[in-house]
Amino acid sequence: MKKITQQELIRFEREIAELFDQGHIPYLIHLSGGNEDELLKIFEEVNEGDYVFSTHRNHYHFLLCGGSPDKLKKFILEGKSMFVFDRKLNFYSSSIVAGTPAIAAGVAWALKKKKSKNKVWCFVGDGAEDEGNFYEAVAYVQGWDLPCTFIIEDNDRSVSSTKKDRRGIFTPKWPDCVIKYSYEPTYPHGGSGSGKWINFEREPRIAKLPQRKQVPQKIEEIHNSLNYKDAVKKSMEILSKDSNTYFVGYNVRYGSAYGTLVNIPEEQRIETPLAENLMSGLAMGMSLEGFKPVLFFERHDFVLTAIDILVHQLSKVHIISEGEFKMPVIIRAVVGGIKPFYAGLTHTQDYSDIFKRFFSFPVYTPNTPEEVLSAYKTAAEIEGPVLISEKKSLY
Ligand SMILES: Cc1ncc(C[n+]2csc(CCOP(=O)(O)OP(=O)(O)O)c2C)c(N)n1
Repeated sequence: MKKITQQELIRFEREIAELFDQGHIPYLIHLSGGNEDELLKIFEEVNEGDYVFSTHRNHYHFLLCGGSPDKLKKFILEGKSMFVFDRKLNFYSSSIVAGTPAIAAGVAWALKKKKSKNKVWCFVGDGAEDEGNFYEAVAYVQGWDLPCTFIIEDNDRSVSSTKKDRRGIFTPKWPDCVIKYSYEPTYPHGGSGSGKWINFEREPRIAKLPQRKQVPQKIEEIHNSLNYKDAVKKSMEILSKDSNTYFVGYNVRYGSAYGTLVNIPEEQRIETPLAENLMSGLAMGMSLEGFKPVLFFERHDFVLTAIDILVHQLSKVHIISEGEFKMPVIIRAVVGGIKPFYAGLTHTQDYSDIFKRFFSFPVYTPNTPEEVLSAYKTAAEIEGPVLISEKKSLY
């Protein structure tokens, strides 16, 4: 990997700041600066093939990964300062604070499974330390000794508030998989800091979410004598024939997902912590390494806890990375029923209509055993995420 020098890093950001001041960049930018020494040292450990997960402040990380300065400049001028992706470099960024640690954990799980010599580096700001999503991923990586290091880049600033402003005197103590360094930032949170009033020379290009992809379920002539639950069970057995398929979630091993996974080999069932953001990120990260995760939510209601990562990452990554990163995750979300007992308002909602509006990927709502079989058949064939709403009342 071509090495970039401290001076080249500083010069790059200075040029971007000048372009911003001259009105060439009508977009939000977050400049790196002040942490050159620390980053040069950390990147000595980063090897070709390793994954680097970055943030809204990603310019230095990208350049230090061997990313082309010309490509990065083009990205920034097009309004993608916060959306820098490169599949060849395994470089993934997120403009959502603490949006990546769970995905990083998933990739690390996959690399360990494959006995790869590569590892994952996940950079976050001190703002992410406040987020539960960060904690979930750190605990998992540490607990399973996954090849992933989290790096907290502490500039004692989240936009403009200090750590003390935000969390009083509490200082989290992180385990070995986390390193943390402090630095004095060169630039303000956003923009160049010149204080100049900028007249942008052009209108920004406004990105729009595309219409939800309509991939109709193939309703084929399926000769079926199964009931609804057995159709789910059968679908899982068909999916599991591909040994790259993993069933991910909680209660997939011992509760066997309401008995629908009883015939699935135990090694294909990955019991996760009770942490919906993490388990979604695990599935997403696994899919980046070629695994085929089936992510299980035992109630629709609990998908809401993971909605951040599902909306901001799973549903958008193929769009904002311009097709470089795809995450073919099949989500099973079961709408709670009233039998064998009624668990109340928080456990029995059907959010399918809302999910259809939230997600850019298909949401199937099978009502018959035949529709179940065809929904999972279609899901296995298409190259992208799908959510399938099962109904417990029909089991
Ligand atoms: C989940 C989420 N909440 C809020 C924001 C708005 N926001 C963007 S950057 C930022 C501050 C992040 O601070 P830190 O993580 O310390 O990184 P730094 O900007 O200092 O590098 C905030 C609050 C966001 N992008 N995502």
